[in-house]
Amino acid sequence: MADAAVKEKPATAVEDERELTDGFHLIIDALKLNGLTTIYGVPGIPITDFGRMAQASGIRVLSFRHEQNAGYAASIAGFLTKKPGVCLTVSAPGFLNGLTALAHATTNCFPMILISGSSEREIVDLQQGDYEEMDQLAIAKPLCKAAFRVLHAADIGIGLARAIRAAVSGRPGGVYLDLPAKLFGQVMDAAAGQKSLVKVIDAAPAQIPAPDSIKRALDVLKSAKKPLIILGKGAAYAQVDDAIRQFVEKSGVPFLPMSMAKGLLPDTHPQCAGAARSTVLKDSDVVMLIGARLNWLLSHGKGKTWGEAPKKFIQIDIEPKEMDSNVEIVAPVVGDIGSCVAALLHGMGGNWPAPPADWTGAVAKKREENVAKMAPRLMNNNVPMDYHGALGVLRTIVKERPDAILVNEGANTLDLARGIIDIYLPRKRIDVGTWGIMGIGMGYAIAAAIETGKPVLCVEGDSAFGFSGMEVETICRYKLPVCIVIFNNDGIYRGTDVNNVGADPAPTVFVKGARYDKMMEAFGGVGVNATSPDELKRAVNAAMDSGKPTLINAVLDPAAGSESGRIGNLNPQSKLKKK
Ligand SMILES: Cc1ncc(C[n+]2csc(CCOP(=O)(O)OP(=O)(O)O)c2C)c(N)n1
Ligand SMILES: [Mg+2]
Repeated sequence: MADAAVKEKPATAVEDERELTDGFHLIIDALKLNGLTTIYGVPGIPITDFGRMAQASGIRVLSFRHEQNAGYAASIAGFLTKKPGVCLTVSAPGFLNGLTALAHATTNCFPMILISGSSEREIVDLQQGDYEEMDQLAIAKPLCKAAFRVLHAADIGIGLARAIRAAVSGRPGGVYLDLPAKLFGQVMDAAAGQKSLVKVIDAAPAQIPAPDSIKRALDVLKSAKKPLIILGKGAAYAQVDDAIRQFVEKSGVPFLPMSMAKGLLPDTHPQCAGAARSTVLKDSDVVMLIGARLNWLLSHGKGKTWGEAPKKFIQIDIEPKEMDSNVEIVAPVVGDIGSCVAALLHGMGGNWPAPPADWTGAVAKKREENVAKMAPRLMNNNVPMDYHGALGVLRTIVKERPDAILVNEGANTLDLARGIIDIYLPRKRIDVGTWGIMGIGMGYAIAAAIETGKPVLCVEGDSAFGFSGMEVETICRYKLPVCIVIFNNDGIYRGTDVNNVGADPAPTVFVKGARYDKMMEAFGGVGVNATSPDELKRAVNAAMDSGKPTLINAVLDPAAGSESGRIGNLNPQSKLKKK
């Protein structure tokens, strides 16, 4: 058959075909050359065939139900692997759906590349109403770290190289790569095409801190009476886990992990001050931030949370502009976390003095008191369940399965799980991040399973789950070892609000007694309705043992939960009295 077809063509045309390549293949070759072998996306014009060809070439192409979830998957793939996660979308609406995740990646400093097909430039620029017309490059630019468009097949190699470098070098972030429909079909000489590809060398070069800055930081740390180290997700991203552990242990300083830095050192480590957070923030005199920013999550480094005692801040960050962003940084250390921590360790020498024992003793005492106070609540077997009873179960399961990755979103479901579930290994907790957004759940779960091959446990508020819930089909389709536990309290924060003036339900409540487990059964996954901590425990253990896609509807008391979880104080209040 194939021979006959070739014979019908003039010899010169066959010759030409053999020597030509096209945009489709060059993009695929460029991605593979740079080790980008997983794509998260949603097919459609003009990228459907590209997805098929990428899959045929050995790239893993994961097809989602909505681009935002594919984008979140790509963003967390970037965090977990230090390589840009790739999201592929169609033009205009598909692009916009992915853009939220790209902005999220940039805000969270995750390397990601959003590749979107786009419509005819000539028509878009004259606003003549093309299919899915939109000036995507212009729209993406303010929302990401860098944005590029490739118009010629010969520039694909350079275009992707620029995108990779922009995503992972310095402070990582999101990059937009605009690929107009016409580009895919463009042909060029195959040998020239191959030559035009770029294998990016040392995409995220080490940034060595100035020796003076290291000495200054160590001097300030040594002078402290009540030092504290705060580990941020930048420290987790760096993948220099041993060096960080060594540094923290050698310093003897209590450490506080931000939520995605939990597990860099186990939450049960004797220096961990997680359970004494308010004490250490208030009473410390020197605070060393490692890959953590003084944004809203740390009350901007000032105000009531930080108490009256004067503070000195040491900050380690790859981004020089981060320094003094909220308060004065007396010892800025600018460089990549690995180089900075190595230099600090070296500079400490062999006989670094332990911090004053009255400080470390006071922190340990506070921590033990708080842990002891919490313990009985975590063992309650109430029906309907409350957060503590349900989380007590999950806490034990994670302790027994420290290798599993925990995905967590919601309000109360997030805030309480963050405090209660101890994490033992680095990068095992991924959550709402810098923006505190809902919707990351299923995208994160899928990417975590794909990128790490480890089992995933998702602890989701019922509202939070709704933002990405349709991706349970994706989880079932790819047969991923994901166990979703929905903390179903019938609503946002609580399920008890009432509307006293009309027939519509209150804005924060959902259908009472909803059975999310049935959603999973619809796609061939395992669904369980769990009404007690014992049932929950059995169901989660079974799911983790089997590795089968599972959704457990954990029935919580609708009255459990408080407004906005732990951040109710951020709700604006009128000076007028409530009527
Ligand atoms: C994208 C986005 N939209 C809306 C919000 C506002 N919001 C914060 S928490 C939350 C849901 C909280 O309810 P649930 O997930 O059920 O957790 P619960 O407090 O009930 O445990 C919402 C909608 C948000 N953070 N992000
Ligand atoms: Mg809820």
